[in-house]
Amino acid sequence: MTYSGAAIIIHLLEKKGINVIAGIPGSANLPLYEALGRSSIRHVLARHEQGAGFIAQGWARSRGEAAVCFATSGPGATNLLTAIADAKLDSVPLVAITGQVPTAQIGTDAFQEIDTYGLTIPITKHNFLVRSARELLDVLPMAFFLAESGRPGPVVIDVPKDVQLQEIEVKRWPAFTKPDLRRRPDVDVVAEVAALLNKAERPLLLVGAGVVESSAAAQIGRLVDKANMPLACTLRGLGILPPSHRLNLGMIGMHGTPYANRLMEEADLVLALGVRFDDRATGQVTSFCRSATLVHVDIDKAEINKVKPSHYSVQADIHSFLSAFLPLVTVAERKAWCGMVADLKAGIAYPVRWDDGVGHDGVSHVNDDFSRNDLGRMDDGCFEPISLIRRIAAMVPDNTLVSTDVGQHQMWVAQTYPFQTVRQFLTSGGLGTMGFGLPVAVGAALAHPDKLVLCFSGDGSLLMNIQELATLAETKTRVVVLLFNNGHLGLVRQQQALFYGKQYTASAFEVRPDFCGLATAFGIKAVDLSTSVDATADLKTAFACEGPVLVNIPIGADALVLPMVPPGGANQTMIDKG
Ligand SMILES: Cc1ncc(C[n+]2csc(CCOP(=O)(O)OP(=O)(O)O)c2C)c(N)n1
Repeated sequence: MTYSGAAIIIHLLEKKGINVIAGIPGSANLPLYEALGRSSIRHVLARHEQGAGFIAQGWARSRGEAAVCFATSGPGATNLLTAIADAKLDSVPLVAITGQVPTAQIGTDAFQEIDTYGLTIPITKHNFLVRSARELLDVLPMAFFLAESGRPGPVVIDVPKDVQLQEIEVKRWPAFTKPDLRRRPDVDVVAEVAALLNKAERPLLLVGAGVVESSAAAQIGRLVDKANMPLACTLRGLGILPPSHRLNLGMIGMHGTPYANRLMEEADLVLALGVRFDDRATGQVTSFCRSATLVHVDIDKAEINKVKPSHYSVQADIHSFLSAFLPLVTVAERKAWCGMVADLKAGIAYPVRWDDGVGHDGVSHVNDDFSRNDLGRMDDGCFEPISLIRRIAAMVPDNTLVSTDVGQHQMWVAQTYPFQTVRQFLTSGGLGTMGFGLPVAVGAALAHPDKLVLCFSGDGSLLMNIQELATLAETKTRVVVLLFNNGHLGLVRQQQALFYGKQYTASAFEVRPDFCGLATAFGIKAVDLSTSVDATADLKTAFACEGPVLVNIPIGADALVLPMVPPGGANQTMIDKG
């Protein structure tokens, strides 16, 4: 039987089990859309290709499997670039299929021609420019294999229009081989590292996205309990261990917990698993973890000794490493070390204190001096962010998914929200992309129709992909956008306040849109906490809604994310609350 290139792509996507694709059609990918229209795959029409890329990311990040987006050539492809780059930095398996001008026109500056292949070389794990319909039979399975195997990442398949239209005879369809995510470690080094841990007095675990990607969170919990070693995590590692665990120190780095940053310095052995020593996590890298023996385990060889030289290193996925490592670890009490952890955690009760039994999640906060039924509204009508986030978390089911944009609101959520599991917190870590939150929430909601999705956003970030409110309205998914509206690019203003002599250039919005009016215009319910009489009741109603809601929440322009390490400074130079 003969198939067009476009029909081959769609058939293979169906075979791979893809059932939702976000994208936007255009001249160069219309054959693909024609084939898509005949398939069982649901198409979600984004309103900007960046939105389509992030909708796919929401699916991929929350499910841990590759997701697909479509864009046409030229501006369609360039609009996708930010979402692809974001996926690269956070190791997200994204397969972006772009239309291209016909092969004969490539290199002629044809209408809507751009070198998608060339543009995406540095921001993909791999990319293809397909030259014939037959190639697609190899390229499609290979693209998914590459996106999902080893360290996941984005793959671009650029398909000229004539290739989409080319008819070929297909006698046998290729199989999609399930990628082997495992890479077994060198057992001798594992034994050496176990011996180091068994005699260490103050060992500490540092965990990141590699633990999530290799599905090793349960093993991490066992290691923490068996060895009595505290755990600190990176932004992407939140949720690996519940925050109420006595040995969970929370996040390290610029806006991490003071005790995580401090204990990194006290440790005599640091086991760094699936982390890449991002500068927001390490602070000044030469001062980071100075006195400990450092063991680095990562599936990606390129990460070993890239930023932080390690004393021992293992190239392996974290699950395989721990399978070999855990049986060699001896049970130890480490009373003195655990006592020091407990004392420090008890002594430094901000940004959040997790252990005093308040609320269903055991969360309390030192600034908790507001009326319990008004969510932290202060005299000026603004809400205290940390208290508010904590209250919100207590009002929604434990399995609620949470996306954020980028800014102060993102860091407050990272500091405060009691993430119980991996893949619950969807945030742009590496690229730090404003505009991420809303489309990612849509993708996550499509992937989890049974769950509530919260999108914490800022008034700067939300505007960057505000058009996706239309996509949200169309999908009718259970997304609640919680807009932390401070009239500013808050995190920029914070840096200006602390490090640029209060020279507030270009961080205040002279025009403040009526976000509730905007939501309504897009067909989405809106709740305004600035005029609400009973904020708790209004939020409860929002969370109980079947469809999407936007909640406008006034936040003071001078509220700060603290503690904070000055950019480029050592983590020990953290600016505290006082
Ligand atoms: C696309 C993009 N442009 C610029 C930045 C730089 N930046 C980081 S945080 C921030 C301010 C974010 O403001 P808002 O979304 O209102 O959140 P807030 O900090 O006020 O909570 C800016 C401009 C970025 N991260 N991403």
